[in-house]
Amino acid sequence: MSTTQSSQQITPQLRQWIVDQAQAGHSAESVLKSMLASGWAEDVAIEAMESTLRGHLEQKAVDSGLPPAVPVPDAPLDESPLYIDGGDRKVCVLQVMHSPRVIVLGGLLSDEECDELIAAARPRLARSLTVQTKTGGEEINADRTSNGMFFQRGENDIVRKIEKRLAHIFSWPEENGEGLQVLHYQPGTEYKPHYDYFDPNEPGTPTILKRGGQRVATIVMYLGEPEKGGGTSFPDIHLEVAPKRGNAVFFSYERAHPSTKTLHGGAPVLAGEKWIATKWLRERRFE
Ligand code: PD2
Ligand code: ZN
Repeated sequence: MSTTQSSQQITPQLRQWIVDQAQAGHSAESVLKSMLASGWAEDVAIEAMESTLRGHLEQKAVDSGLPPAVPVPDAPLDESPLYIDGGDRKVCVLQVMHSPRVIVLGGLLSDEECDELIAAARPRLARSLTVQTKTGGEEINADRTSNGMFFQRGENDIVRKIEKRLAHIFSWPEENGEGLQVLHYQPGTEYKPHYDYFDPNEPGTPTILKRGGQRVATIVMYLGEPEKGGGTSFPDIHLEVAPKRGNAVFFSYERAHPSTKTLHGGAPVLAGEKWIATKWLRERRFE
């Protein structure tokens, strides 16, 4: 490796060398070790490796026909905190997965907040619809047998309070969120595995995207727990999140493609009732 360590500039030559090393099968640790041995400062070397390999993988993905990756919301978990600040509430970090990005939070909502949301939603429930991909309209779908309703964004105090908390935790503007959706599942009902992003190949998608771009993340908040069943399952990664009242699962998807491994579903409720609130976050302001 020939470098000009004095300036510690990440040159195109250095980037190419890093890619060549990775392609030759050298581990990240061994590449880092030789950079340090050549006099690179550790922080510069790590940044050079991370940004180079990220950029290289992204270029390969786009070259192979995948949609480009876009920025996504995330929680501040770099230092592996046990708790994060929800602005008005301390929220527990229960589980973190990096790829796909899946975060399970404990105590995101209080019992009173769960009850308040259920009470406000109950009189407005109707059979859940899904987006009709051919046209961008909505339709009844046998894969989704819950009852549900949407709040307008900022519709009332409890909705505003929760939207503010989510925006704080995930550093994503409130106005990029769709209205909060509340779903009620009775025994036997489920939401079969699906992706939450809109399929770029469906003819109705361009119309849907006019209202704020793609969905980039989902937060499922558990308001009422069933006795059995009703977990949120991620078949590609063999994960099932238990629907514990007050807890939530967040996941993000930087491109509208199955390579994100964000296929997920609401498993059938076997006993008791399940209540959730779902928040979908868009790339831009959702009108
Ligand atoms: O009810 C769930 O656990 C669930 C599963 C998958 C909800 C959603 N998706 C959703 O609202 O998108
Ligand atoms: Zn979903």
